[in-house]
Amino acid sequence: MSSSYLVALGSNQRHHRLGRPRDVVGAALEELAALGTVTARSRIITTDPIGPAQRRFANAACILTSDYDPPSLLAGLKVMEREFGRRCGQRWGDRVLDLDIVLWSGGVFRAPHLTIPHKEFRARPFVLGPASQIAADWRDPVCGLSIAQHFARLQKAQRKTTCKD
Ligand code: A4P
Ligand code: MG
Repeated sequence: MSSSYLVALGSNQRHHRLGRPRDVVGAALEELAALGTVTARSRIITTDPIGPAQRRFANAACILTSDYDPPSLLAGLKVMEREFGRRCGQRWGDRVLDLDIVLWSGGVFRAPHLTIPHKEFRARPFVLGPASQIAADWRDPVCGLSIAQHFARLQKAQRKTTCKD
């Protein structure tokens, strides 16, 4: 039985052949067809780094329909990251390609090396922005809020922080 996955993509390092991060993300969106069917894709946006990363990112999101279960899909995404030249490095650091499973149609999933929903997605504008273009009404199975609601909350919180500064 196939499942639907919301996958977030990020890159902030050039690829020797593909070029700029936005071209890496574009190529990865094509390549994801190897793991299922990409039924929707967001625009590719440029974002300021959050955390220790140094360079700006290209970010996007897509919906992937796949016969893989979550651990098998994660394994496939990790192979793809390596094929795109990602090396093990600092958590949240610079990377050629990052592929995260944000949500899936099966609700909450917990295993030693995989948690769905992705633990950080509610605080990530670079995930919620692209995701709200293609999956605005998908719901967080933990709290019931939709992607659009999470994104609106985050934008409101960020405006408050900016005003205080
Ligand atoms: N893992 C557990 N759950 C998941 C999941 N749902 N999807 C495990 C994918 N992986 C999951 O993740 C490390 C390990 O988490 C995996 O091996 C897997 O077993 P990773 O994606 O390889 O490492 P990471 O990306 O450094 O960590 P994480 O927690 O995914 O961080 P984020 O949220 O991806 O943040 N700023 C901008 N503007 N744009 C970005 O894309 N990305 C990051 C990384 C920081 N700042 C950024 C961006
Ligand atoms: Mg990640």
